[in-house]
Amino acid sequence: DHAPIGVLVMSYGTPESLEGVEAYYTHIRRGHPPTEEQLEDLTSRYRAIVGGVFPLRENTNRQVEALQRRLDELGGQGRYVCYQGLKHASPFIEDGIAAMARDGIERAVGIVLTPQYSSMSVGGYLKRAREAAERHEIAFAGVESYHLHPVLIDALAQRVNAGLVKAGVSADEGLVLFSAHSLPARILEMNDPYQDQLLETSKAVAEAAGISRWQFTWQSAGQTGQPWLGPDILETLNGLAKENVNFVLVTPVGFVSDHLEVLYDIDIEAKRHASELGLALDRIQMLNDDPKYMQALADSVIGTVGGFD
Ligand code: FEC
Repeated sequence: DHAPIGVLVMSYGTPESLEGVEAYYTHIRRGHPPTEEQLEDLTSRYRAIVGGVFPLRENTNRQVEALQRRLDELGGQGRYVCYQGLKHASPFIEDGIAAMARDGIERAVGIVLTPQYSSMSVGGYLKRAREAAERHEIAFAGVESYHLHPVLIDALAQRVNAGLVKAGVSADEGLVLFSAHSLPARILEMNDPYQDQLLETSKAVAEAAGISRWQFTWQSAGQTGQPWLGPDILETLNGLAKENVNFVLVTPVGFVSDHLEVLYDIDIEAKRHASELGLALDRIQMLNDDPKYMQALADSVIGTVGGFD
């Protein structure tokens, strides 16, 4: 069967403009508009980041184009056709599936631009994609995670080593601080694999990079009145300053792109906090459209063909 296979490439989504922040934030909050203060807080974070106001949109576009090229090389022209589906912005996940239906696609693979699975992250994307595919009678198979793909681990390890070289620190002098987006702590009672997979990625990268001093920490927790997974990066930095660590290389392993949670939460907020503690803090370059990352994605997509519902 040589009919084209649709590939739904899913990512978080970002607003179109500063005027679009309110609608975006309302969507994240499942239809509940933010207060004026919450909206101002988020808008000011977007204003503060370097690399353009909403770099995630362009980064996602570039990733999807690069993945399409890699899939063309591996599967032949026309075998795989990529579509975008965003969680909180247009084109939404459902729009991507509808576009496939218009193009006559009968089978689709879904993949999310984050390597580890959680029922609250990737699980949510895949559920929406699967439901939309069912409505359009498209057979669907989802990639749940690729957090230990050897080429992904290799790409991250290279970036850790490059970050240490740039700082002039040897592999056993500096401390590598792996990080990921926190989630509500109740996921632990749900036997969710998120935390284990993040630690597995971190450990594999540490081994591949040949580093012995590393820790894992959470970042970007929400304020919902319920407990989120900790410790948060700011708290972790307090502890490291007391242990006389003087250089930290932050290595986000749950994010793949330059976007708000990296450019603000790490580059501005965590860096400012570290400097107040007398600690030097740097971060690895994000993967964005790194050919190795594209290879890991393409390989995961191709490996999932055959597992259609
Ligand atoms: O650059 C950008 O415009 C978008 C950056 C962005 C990424 C991202 C990734 C993840 N999130 C995850 C979970 C949650 C949960 C809540 C939540 C809230 C926000 C808000 C903004 C935001 N997230 Fe996000 N996230 C990004 C941006 N996120 C803005 C709202 C204001 C704030 O809290 O800062 C809480 C929702 C609620 O209130 O119920 C939970 C997870 C990821 C990583 C996986 C992925 O990429 O999907 C998990 C990028």
